[in-house]
Amino acid sequence: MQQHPHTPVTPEAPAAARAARRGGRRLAGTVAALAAVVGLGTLAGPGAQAADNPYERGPAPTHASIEASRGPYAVSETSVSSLVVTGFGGGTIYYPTSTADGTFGAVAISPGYTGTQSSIAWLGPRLASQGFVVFTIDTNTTLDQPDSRGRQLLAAPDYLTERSSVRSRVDATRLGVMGHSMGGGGSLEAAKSRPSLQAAIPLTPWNLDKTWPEVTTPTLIVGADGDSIAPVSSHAEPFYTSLPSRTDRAYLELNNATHFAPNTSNTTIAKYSISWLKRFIDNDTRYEQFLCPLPSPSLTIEEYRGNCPHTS
Ligand code: 9J3
Ligand code: ZN
Repeated sequence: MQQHPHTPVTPEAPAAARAARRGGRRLAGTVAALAAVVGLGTLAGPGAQAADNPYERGPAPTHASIEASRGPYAVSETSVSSLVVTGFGGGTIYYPTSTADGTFGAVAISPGYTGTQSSIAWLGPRLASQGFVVFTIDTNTTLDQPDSRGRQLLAAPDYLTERSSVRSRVDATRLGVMGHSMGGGGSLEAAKSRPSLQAAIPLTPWNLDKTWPEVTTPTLIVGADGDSIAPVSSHAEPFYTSLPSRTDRAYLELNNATHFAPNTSNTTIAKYSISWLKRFIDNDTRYEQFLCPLPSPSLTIEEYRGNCPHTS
């Protein structure tokens, strides 16, 4: 359900009306003005929908707009040295150049085992151009395990919102995490330990912990049918199945794809990641059409499971 800033006015109207009946032209005038305001709120046309969600950014989406290599926002980037941060290994922040649309939600993204930020760099401008601040990180060491990557996926947005040069552009209440392989396993760890995260997207995730009943953050798990490093049967699928059914969750299995599909530009990953982040970080129901009804199998989708979004 979307927010409706007008509706809190309504309950006050009857009391004002009783006061008006007790006399006083000025009060009667106030009631008329109040009724006009309430009426405007109630009768406003489709244009009012946008104003009802303060987190909505950018034009109404289409399949073409979320499949495109870039979205509507021009993107700038700034490098963060490992020497100026603690708790993770630095990275690159990609952000919409314009400040005209206010703040944006943000997502931190971890690479996998032995990988660096370059292995997930394509997601930086791809997601930022749709209206997010995106922080692709390096880990403290490339051998860090999923639990460590999970902690680093929390340290990075803390730096982003508290100390970074773009902190004023970020809405610190609207944060998400993504990651590849052990970074995907780390995304589950991060969501488990910080339920205030608004979205998590593990990509061909790897973790020794197979069960995630603690996760309440809306989570889209992306597996690959040809993954022999983190086989979906022992990673992505049990991770998805173990998420509580009351948690908004989905499982997207890429067709004819390997463990390394998330390491190069991938339109299916981008399309559903954008939709998930928009729907749950920005509460933007304009993107629900891409998640519900559930996508059908296709040349690029081996399987899709999940629920139509439960909540605002
Ligand atoms: O981050 C990953 O690619 C995890 C897959 C892996 O290398 O597991 C072996 C321990
Ligand atoms: Zn567990």
